[in-house]
Amino acid sequence: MMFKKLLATTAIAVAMMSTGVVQAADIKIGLVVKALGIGFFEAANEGAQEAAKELGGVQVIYTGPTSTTAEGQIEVISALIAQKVDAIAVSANDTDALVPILAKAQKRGIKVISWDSGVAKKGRQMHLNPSSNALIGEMNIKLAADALKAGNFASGDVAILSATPTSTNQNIWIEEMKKVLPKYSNLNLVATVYGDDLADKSYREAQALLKTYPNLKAIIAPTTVGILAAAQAVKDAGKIGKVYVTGLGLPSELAGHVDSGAVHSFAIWNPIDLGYAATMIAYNLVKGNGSDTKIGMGRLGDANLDENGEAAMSEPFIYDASNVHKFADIF
Ligand code: RAM
Repeated sequence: MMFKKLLATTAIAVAMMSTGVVQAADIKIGLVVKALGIGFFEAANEGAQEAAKELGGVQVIYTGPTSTTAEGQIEVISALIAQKVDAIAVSANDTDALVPILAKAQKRGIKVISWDSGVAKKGRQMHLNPSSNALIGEMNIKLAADALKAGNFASGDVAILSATPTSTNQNIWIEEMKKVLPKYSNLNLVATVYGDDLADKSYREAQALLKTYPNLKAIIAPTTVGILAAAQAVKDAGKIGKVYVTGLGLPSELAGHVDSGAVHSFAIWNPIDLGYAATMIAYNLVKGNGSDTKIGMGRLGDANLDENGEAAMSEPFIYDASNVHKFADIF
């Protein structure tokens, strides 16, 4: 009798614990970003924390190196393995360099996905692209063409300011841009340079482009760090209206540059949703939910996986003077 009573009390105590305010995390997910201090990834973390809260019993550990290197990511991934996380979701600084450490994680039973910037197939179970890569590539070129139109330039030189030279996502997008460029005969691509998703290096690379190419009409930066630095460089050089900056950026970071005219328009998907979706997928893998072709992304529906184990979240959105301030408060 006494024993039964004890059991009942324990059951109540356990039940209370699981509904209590201080909840022990049953599942730990490491969210590894290219580098700390980048607004885009901070927004993604916001979404990841939202997913953790919605699921309950989930802890998201937001982490990354201080600069955008594969070596730095290998270190933080090693630490996550030592902490015995259940899943790792990484936006990679290098397609191949992370494969050995991620293979080690998988051998220990940790579920691994890449999101935003992918790792090679051997290093992960699936990859979540923010959107179709072809669509992102074409959109960047179209935005450059729109910028030339806004400046009343019939034609002109354009340059790409990217993140790191090993960044999977930017490299694929640049490839896609080059595929559609022949359709835009008024755009003459003169250079592709790399700011490594560091504000100061991106700024200097943009300055160098302005100096080297006097007929430059647009800088396409498919990186939130690069586009912001390039807009600042154009402004500081007194080239507003002469050179337009476009690419992928955050409304919160670019609203002022749209106002000044350094940026006519730019694009991005919802980075909060991207972090949310990556976390939901990581959780579902840990729980054994989903299949080789479909896995849930919570309020965003299902991710449909292709034969490469890749899925696309949604479509990018274009921002300009008509809507940038409305979204600047969100991300
Ligand atoms: C930067 C990063 C990220 C990319 C965005 C658009 O924040 O390079 O990987 O997706 O830009």
